[in-house]
Amino acid sequence: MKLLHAMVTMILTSALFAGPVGVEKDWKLVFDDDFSGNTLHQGKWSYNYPWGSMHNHMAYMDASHVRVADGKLVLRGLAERHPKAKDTAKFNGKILPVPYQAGAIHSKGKFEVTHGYIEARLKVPRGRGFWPAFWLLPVDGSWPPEIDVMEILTSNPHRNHVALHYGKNWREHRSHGQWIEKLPDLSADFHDYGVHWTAEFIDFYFDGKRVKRVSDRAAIKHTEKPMFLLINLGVGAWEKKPDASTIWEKNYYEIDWIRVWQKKR
Ligand SMILES: [Ca+2]
Repeated sequence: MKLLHAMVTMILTSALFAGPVGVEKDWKLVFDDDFSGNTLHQGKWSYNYPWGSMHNHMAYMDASHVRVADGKLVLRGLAERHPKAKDTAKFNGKILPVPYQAGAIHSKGKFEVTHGYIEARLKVPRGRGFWPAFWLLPVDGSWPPEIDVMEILTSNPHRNHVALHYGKNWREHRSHGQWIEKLPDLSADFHDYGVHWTAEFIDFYFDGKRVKRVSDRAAIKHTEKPMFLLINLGVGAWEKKPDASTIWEKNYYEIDWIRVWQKKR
């Protein structure tokens, strides 16, 4: 029975893993996590950001807000100041207080990729206050580039922002960014968010359909370096700040799986 189960699983898995949804075949899977079990896979991920627990939003990131349960990675926010949080954070020159906590994970030092198809199936929390994201940054610490596969400001759950940030340095930073509008309520169900990154184009996907193409070769040239994955639940900042309507209980950023594919050579 066990053997039969293993065989069926293998057949199902090989059918499932023929390639990313919506793109042509001849891919090999180079990274995946389906978040089974009940702990974060430490061989694949580290907690918080590579540079620490704070970034350009109103939450201090702590491992206690990250868990793996029921086949999902679950990130939560908390309306409580962390004792180690600095007084302020900064977003686009704006000074913000940091009265909240949330969770983030990244793959720096554990998994990196240049070119490929990077995708995640995920669901974002509902209601005002949250800024969940799924994105990539260069291993060498430079910025730009940055590739944003998913950024949702949860007060409007019907749109996803995708972007390529590029340029020689932060002062000359530019971006090809776009709101993908009129999507279903992204807090109601899981959806697939993907990016197909090549030397010629960077295509963004939603549920297996291409929703944006960046074909600016000069911009894409700036991305030609190893990048790592980040998944974080931002609070406030770009999104409206939390208020009395914000739901903190059982309102999570959930990731069912993450897969990275590269073309067979
Ligand atoms: Ca899963």
